[in-house]
Amino acid sequence: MAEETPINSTRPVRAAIVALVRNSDLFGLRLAIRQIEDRFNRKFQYPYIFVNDEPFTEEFKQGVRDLTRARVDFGLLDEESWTVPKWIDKARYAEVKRTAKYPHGEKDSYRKMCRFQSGFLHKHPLLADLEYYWRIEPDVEYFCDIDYDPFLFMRQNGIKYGWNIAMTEFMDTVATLWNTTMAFAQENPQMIAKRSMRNWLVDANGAYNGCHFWSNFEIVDLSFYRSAEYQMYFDYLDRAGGFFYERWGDAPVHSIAAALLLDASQVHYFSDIGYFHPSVLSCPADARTRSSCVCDSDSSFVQNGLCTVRFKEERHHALFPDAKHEAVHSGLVFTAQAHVIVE
Ligand SMILES: Nc1nc2c(ncn2[C@@H]2O[C@H](COP(=O)(O)OP(=O)(O)O)[C@@H](O)[C@H]2O)c(=O)[nH]1
Ligand SMILES: *[C@@H]1O[C@H](CO)[C@@H](O)[C@H](O)[C@H]1NC(C)=O
Ligand SMILES: [Mg+2]
Repeated sequence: MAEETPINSTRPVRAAIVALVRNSDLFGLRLAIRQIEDRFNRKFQYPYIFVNDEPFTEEFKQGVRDLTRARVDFGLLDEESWTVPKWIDKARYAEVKRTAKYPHGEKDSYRKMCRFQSGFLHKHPLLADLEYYWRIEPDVEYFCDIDYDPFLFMRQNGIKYGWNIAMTEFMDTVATLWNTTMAFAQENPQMIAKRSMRNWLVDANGAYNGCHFWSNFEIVDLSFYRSAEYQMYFDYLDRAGGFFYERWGDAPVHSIAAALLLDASQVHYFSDIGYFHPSVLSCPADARTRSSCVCDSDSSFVQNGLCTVRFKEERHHALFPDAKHEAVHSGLVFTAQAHVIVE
């Protein structure tokens, strides 16, 4: 049975498709898995790992397993990874929840979720053997066949962080994230990459511009999150309390870390992957000519959005500081189809 397949029996990379989800997410998650299977994983059979702060029901497990022949593991979170830490001032936090004007501002669970995805998901025991993960969420959609292995592509090109949607943030949720980050950078200057993407994050006045990758899609070389640098950065943020006094998201935290701690060449835009997370569509520019895509590039504003365009420019500047205006040549290695396992 597929469920008994060891994690690295036939696949070239030790990787899995991973999500934190609730039992109530079953329907939306099935929608996502159906498309991941049809567009990609039917050929590759990467395992799935789902984790939850409450035990998964039998109905949930069956409902997921019914959709795939790949191995599926279900895990529970430990207490440390899903909590309001003891150094958080209860009265101050209660006042924040009472007065916050941004989405999910009144919620404990959403903040615990963001803290967990920032600092603990990659440390869950079920992920211990993985080199890479691909994050999914309930209700996401995939519109084009993915006929190469993005994990292998990342390994072959030395990429540590792959993203698909870049957006600006509700600034009230991250009001002091940037100055806290700058304080960390001042204390640990050796941790900032020489060719970092720092300029992608700041406006003309040097303030955080809110740009971040949507972490509901992220393909990550987990050595990045497991690095001493990332761990120290997360711990610094956690101590500062902004996951609770504000509502720091795992998306800006991951993005700022990737932009400052990684070399610009290690961050990759998967613009070829047609993707939707409510309410944003990212449809490849060549979707009309690619027979397998079922999305409309003309409705995909995000691919021409400020944070996306500036990413391309700033990445190019970081890698080729002397270049004038030549076309961007990525030099990426592509071995589509090279590792298709089963049909
Ligand atoms: N187990 C669990 N998962 C949660 C909880 N809150 C959010 N999630 C998961 O965290 C991810 C992000 O939550 P979502 O509601 O999609 O947030 P959004 O994408 O920012 O609107 C999804 O995979 C959710 O299923 C929670 O309280 N418990
Ligand atoms: C960041 O700014 C806030 C508000 O301006 C201030 O209270 C806080 O001390 C600053 N934090 C750091 C680490 O500089
Ligand atoms: Mg979501």
